[in-house]
Amino acid sequence: MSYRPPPPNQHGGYGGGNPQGGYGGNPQASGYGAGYGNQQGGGYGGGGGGNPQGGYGGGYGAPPQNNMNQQLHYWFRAVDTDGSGQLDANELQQALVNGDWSRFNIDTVRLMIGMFDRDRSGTINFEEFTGLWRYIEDWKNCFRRFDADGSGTIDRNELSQALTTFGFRVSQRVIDTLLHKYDQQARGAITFDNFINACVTIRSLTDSFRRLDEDQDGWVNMNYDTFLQLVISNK
Ligand SMILES: [Ca+2]
Ligand SMILES: [Ca+2]
Ligand SMILES: [Ca+2]
Repeated sequence: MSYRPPPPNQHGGYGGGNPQGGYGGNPQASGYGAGYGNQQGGGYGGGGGGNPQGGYGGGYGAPPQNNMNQQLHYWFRAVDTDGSGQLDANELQQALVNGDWSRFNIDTVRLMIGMFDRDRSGTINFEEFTGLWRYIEDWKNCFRRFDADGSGTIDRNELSQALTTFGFRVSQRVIDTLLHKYDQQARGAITFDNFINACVTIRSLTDSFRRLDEDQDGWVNMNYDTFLQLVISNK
């Protein structure tokens, strides 16, 4: 079983039938999930730059997965500039660029390391890297899909559309807050790395909230201590 595409993660039905509107349970969500899955199967394996296995033997008949794996090994070694066999946040940040060639926000890099660092070493080994790489590829497809005007960034309307499609029914005030936080260059839109960060943040906060929202009505009565736990655990 491989992994799940990153953003949707909607547990269909959460908030469905919720009189307050709350978050989630968007009818579009399922359609999105389907289309998204298709996209993924097709577009894979092309990927950046030159093909490292040049001359590896035409007609060898290696399944595509092997080629992909080899290519990933090649990329991994290229990113692992100190040759330690592990990628740290700085090495990854050097390797990850946005559509406008700006480097990834280091917070997004750390966020992704946290998600894929299965052995809790604080760094990414090759196996962990394959998961992380697929995750980024999926986000790229997702980003392209929601960058409706092809500007290379996600503006207010595009962000609102994306979150709605993922099943998060957030207010314009929340969109404004996200833009304020993630639009680092104050251009009214966010870059690829910050789009990932914003969506992952909304998702993990929603998950945390949902765990407290026992009757799933979009309301939680929490005390100070619980609030602190929620915020700290999401930092
Ligand atoms: Ca290294
Ligand atoms: Ca690790
Ligand atoms: Ca755009």
